[in-house]
Amino acid sequence: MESSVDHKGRKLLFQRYEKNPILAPANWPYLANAVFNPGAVEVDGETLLLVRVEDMRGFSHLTCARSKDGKTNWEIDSTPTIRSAKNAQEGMWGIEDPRIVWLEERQEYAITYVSFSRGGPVVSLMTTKDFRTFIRLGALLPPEDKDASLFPCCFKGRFALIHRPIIRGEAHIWISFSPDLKYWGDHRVLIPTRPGWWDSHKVGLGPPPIRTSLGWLIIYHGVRLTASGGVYRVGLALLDLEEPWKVIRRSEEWVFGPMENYEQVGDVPGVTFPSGAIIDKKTNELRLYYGAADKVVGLAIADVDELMEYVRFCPMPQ
Ligand code: BMA
Repeated sequence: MESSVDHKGRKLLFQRYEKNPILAPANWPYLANAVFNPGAVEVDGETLLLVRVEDMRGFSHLTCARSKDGKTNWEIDSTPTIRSAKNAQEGMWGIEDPRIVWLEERQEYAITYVSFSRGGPVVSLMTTKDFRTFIRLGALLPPEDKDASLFPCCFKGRFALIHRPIIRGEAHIWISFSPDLKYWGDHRVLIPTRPGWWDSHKVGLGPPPIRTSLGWLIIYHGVRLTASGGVYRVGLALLDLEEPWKVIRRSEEWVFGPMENYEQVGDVPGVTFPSGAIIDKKTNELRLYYGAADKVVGLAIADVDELMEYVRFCPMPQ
């Protein structure tokens, strides 16, 4: 089936870019097994992707790829941009899946990413002003934790973090707050898994929350376990603008999922894993960057008005 329409021939909310995948190991300036799950941000009028690159030992690092139109002619740093810290607590087996926001309060970019080491995956934070030098602020919360992003602003003086700890084997999306990016509290479950549904096994934040007039737009992945592993699909939610721990809408259906060959065949089949989004104000389009089958980077594009119209009519979760 064509991946631009559903089984009834209706146009899908997210249209795949016709030249997908936009980045693959063969494009990389040095040997890589996989390039996927990128953070995305606009810097000096260019799209910057901070791509997770898995080397031939199976360890990941992060490398910048820049493009003027966010689709073509990627200029990729010739060596790893950010390697993992060489210590046992954080990142001894690599760093993965960055999310990037411009932090209004601090006038710098915050990159949250997963550090992999003996204690399990943890969410770590680094900051940068230029994507050339980086300050590492260390792990934020205990393992096991993944899929984290800060909000770009503070709420009544507190930073807010969306993340996905695994507690008693349950993998829900949580929100936590901090006055200083160091001490975290006021933890609450934000978006739980839904037993029996397409997002029954795990949920995790995709790109950082996006401010809209209707609320914070959340694009998240949901996993269902099948006989041949997990299927990673994508859903939407809206959070209250002032009180972001309140979920005001949540899509019942997934809005994006594996269909194309490069999403079905790779190191992990059946995975679409969005991790970066950029809104193009000129075209009113949202460009969603996602890892496909843990192997390559895909791009899917949605019209922002159509997206908001869809999420506006999603039910209020019970
Ligand atoms: C998640 C993360 C992602 C990965 C996905 C599918 O748990 O580790 O990095 O893309 O699984 O394998």
